Amino acid sequence: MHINGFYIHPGYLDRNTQEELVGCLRQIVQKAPFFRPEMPRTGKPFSVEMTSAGPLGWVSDKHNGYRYQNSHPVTGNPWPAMPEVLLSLWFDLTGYHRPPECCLINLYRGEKPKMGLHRDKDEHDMEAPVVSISLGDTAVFRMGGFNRGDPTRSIKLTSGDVVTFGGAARLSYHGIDRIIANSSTLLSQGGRINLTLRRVNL
Ligand code: MD3
Ligand code: FE
Repeated sequence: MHINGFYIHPGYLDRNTQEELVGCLRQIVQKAPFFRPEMPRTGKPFSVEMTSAGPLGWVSDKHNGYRYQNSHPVTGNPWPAMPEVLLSLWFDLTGYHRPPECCLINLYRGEKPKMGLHRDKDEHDMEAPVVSISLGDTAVFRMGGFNRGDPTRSIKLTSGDVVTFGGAARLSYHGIDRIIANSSTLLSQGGRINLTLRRVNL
């Protein structure tokens, strides 16, 4: 089975599973704390904080730019293991024959966190799907087309929603315009966490 296009699975994760995931994340973040990536060249800090689980993590800083690496940029330790529950979810939803190598964990909290319109193109395996899991406050997600100027549409992603991207949609422009504060009770400190599961290497 190969997915082509993007599919929203509203409320795919029930409250119990969301809480179970938050428990996993708490353990991950103890070993691999959130850090704030920087834009390549300018060094401008992201408004989103990040960390990862699995064999590879996505990082970015002023001097070395966007990349995947096998260790945390601050602690130097290997990334914590990918939770089993995420491996099952990946196989159930995508049927892709290889496991994800990176669970990127994005934290939207504090002053106006957002993610500008971009494409994910730091991966070598572009055939593999991407799975996105939303936890906590609702996000206003922007889905565009294959070119930056193409028309976009705004979609709300709420806690427990899972989105899969495959085939041509894998290279679409997308971003997060804003987070709707206090729209969920899942995270005790508020805000939103997005998990993206990705295959990096062929
Ligand atoms: C569409 N994250 O980490 S997830 C990212 O909610 C990222 O944190 C956003 O974009 C977030 O790169 C959006 C939805 C998403 C993820 C990957 C995609 C949409 C995508 C890959 C291709 C097309
Ligand atoms: Fe992205």
